[in-house]
Amino acid sequence: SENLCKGLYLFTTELPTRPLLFDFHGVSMTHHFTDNWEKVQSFQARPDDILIATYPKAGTTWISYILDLLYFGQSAPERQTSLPIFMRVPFLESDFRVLPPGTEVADKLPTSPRLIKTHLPVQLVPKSFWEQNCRVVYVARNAKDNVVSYFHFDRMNMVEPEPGDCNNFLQRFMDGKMVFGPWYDHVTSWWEKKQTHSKIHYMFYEDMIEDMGRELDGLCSFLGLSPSEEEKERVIRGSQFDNMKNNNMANYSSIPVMDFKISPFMRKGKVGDWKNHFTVAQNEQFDEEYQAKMKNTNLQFRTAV
Ligand code: PPS
Repeated sequence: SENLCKGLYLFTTELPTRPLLFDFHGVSMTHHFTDNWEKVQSFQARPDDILIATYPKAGTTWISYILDLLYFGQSAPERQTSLPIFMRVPFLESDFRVLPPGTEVADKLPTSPRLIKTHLPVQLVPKSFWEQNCRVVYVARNAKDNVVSYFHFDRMNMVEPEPGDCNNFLQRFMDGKMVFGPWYDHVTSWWEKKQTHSKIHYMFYEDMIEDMGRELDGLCSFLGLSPSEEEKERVIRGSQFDNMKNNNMANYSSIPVMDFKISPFMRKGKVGDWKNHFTVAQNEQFDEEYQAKMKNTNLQFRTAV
């Protein structure tokens, strides 16, 4: 974490420029996620690694925090007060220069299991995760809330491409021209992968909002964990939106490339905020395109709970 502090200091003195999108193996990307590609592709997973896979803004930090609390909340309580979540759960493909690349942080993780975050679409995940038959926890969020959250994130995060206005952003989302590619392909390809890879636990943000106790039970049974009622209570309480928002180790407040005056990382944490953003016309167009793009899948989302 000393390195981390040095890195953050550099960030405060050098203003980052917003990166451009380009096509990378058929997926829109920025250089922050391709600069270290050789090391990402050849990353050596271990059999007990847990891969946390999500489309950006689907609830990555929430599930990361839950898993970290489940595994290390009791055995290593100092982690909770000394290490920001992005150092506990490295972001595999990230290479923000001033922070060590995700692969390096992962290689140096002393924990077992290692919790590793990725936003990669399923076809770009390093093959060793499949060879080692690692567990994967995938979280998906309905497209409308996902795009709204992504829009506010790109407004405030200077290492994301310039978002433009809301309408433009929505069009780009529908066209799949987002960092990490189309939402539609991401959620459906991971869903299909689950049919052949039994070690994928596919979760929904909306279900977590509706009943965290139930979702935690499902997660624990997938992981083969049997925490006491008291431990489960502690995990649920610690990972509640307001508690994470006020927790400097979970809320990204130590990252200066994010301007919380524009929008905080822990913004609303709700299902249905899209209703405050979509116009009637936008909603109709979105629904129409959604139906066409999702016609070949049985994957269903809820846009309200
Ligand atoms: S990232 O940058 O991709 O890692 O972002 P990610 O963590 O996937 O998504 C951020 C959104 O998740 C919300 N969030 C939560 N919601 C409910 N409960 C908890 N504990 C929680 N933690 C994070 C966060 O507020 C972002 O959603 P929006 O809709 O923008 O508020």
